[in-house]
Amino acid sequence: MSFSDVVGRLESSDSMPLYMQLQRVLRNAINRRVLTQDVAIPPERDLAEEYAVSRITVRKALSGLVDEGLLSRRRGAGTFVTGRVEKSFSKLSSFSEDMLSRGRRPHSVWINRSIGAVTPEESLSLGLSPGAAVYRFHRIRYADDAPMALEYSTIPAYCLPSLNAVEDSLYDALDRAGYRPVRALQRLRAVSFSDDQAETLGVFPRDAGLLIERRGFLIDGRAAEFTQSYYRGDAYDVVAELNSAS
Ligand code: 16G
Repeated sequence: MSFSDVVGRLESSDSMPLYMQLQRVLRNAINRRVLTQDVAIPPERDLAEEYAVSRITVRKALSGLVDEGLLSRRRGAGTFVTGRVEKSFSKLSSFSEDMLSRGRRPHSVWINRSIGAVTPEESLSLGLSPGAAVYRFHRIRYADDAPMALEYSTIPAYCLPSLNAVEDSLYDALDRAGYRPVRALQRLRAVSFSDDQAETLGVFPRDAGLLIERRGFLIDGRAAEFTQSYYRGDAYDVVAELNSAS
């Protein structure tokens, strides 16, 4: 089967410029997950032949999709689907819920889990007394087989029955224990990945990332979570719905 059999063809009756038609075909295929993350787009020459358009048209179409963040060019390797995820900045959802709602399979690799006493910084972030017990969960978060984020969570010990209560989802464990946060404060910062972080996430050292810090609270105002999530900058769009201030 050829690429256009799978992805779709151009409509001969369409009056839209050819490069935009080609973009529409590719965008639809990405949105329908016919083309998924890390799939290689055929070389310009092959696409031009297959869609009976010029190489300039193909180049223009692909460049536009690279600018939109749907495709990325890797030096010496070609053009690939980035599989970006839209991350809402206004929903108190979990990583697992975010991925499942997009038809992706969430899973994690544990870096470390431990119990200890709050650090001075955590004590201030979480409003806990010095010496209070906390659980720490450090994980690499995956969507299907693609690493998406590094996550470091600190949870007051009163929120979970044990260190091993967390399986695939931290929020499921907090929910089961009756301590899932109902309100959160978030801070977003641009970061550039260290060599180690980049290697874990399969990106280049110093590539751009997003650090989202979330402080989650219970209905009675007590803290339930302090998490630092390092998301891949090439994989996420942060979106928020805003309403007029009046
Ligand atoms: C998200 C949350 C994080 C939370 C995690 C739980 C953001 C910015 N962060 O990554 O605070 O701890 O989900 O996910 O959304 P889980 O229930 O799948 O373990």
